[in-house]
Amino acid sequence: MPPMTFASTMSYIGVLALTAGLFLILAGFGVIKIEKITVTTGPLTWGFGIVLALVGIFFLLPDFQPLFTPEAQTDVNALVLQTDPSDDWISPFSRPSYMDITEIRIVKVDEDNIRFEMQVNESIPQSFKEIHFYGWFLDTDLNSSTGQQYNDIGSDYNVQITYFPDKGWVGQVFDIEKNSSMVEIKSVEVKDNLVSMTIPLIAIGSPEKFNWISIDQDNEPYYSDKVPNDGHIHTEIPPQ
Ligand SMILES: [Ca+2]
Ligand SMILES: [Ca+2]
Repeated sequence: MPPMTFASTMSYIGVLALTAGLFLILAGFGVIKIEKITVTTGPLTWGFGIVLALVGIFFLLPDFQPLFTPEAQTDVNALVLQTDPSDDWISPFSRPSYMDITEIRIVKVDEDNIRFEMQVNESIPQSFKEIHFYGWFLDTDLNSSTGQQYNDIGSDYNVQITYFPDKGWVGQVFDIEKNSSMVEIKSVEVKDNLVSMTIPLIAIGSPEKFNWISIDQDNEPYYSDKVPNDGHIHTEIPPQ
């Protein structure tokens, strides 16, 4: 919690007004009596006291504001928080906003697991007639000549959340070097404008660092959006 400060002039006036106000309220009701100061009891006195106290509270409000404003949450486990512009399509044809990537987070969940999250620009429909996917393409050996080529990386593991009309959303990790053999991941979540899943680090060869890009695609034979449009992002997984 942030410390309260009473240093500003406003706070000083506020404390004085509040103290004087409370004094007048109590004196006005005849609760306290101070011999050296003559205070008449009655509505005029306690009424003025209330006004003065309210003025004091008004001046003190900025000091109490931090108590009611939650502190920004910082996710210490987030390895990457990558934003992407809206309406930056790479497809010349298909441009539904639910394929427009706006933010990507990669989070180290614990020693053994990593979570991939993607935010898009509009709520994702519950169902489609065709295959759609949101994907992260990881160059885990940092060697662009191994794996599938995307931008300037060679992806060794393709992490995808794919919609199949007959199955719904399915999490998949493809090991490109092993003839694209596939591991299915159960922890897929697609809700509103967010897609995410947690995968065991071992499913992507337990790398300490990797280069990556993100791509998504709907029913068109073109990728819809890509992050970043050129080059790649480098991510390091800190030891536990
Ligand atoms: Ca975008
Ligand atoms: Ca590679």
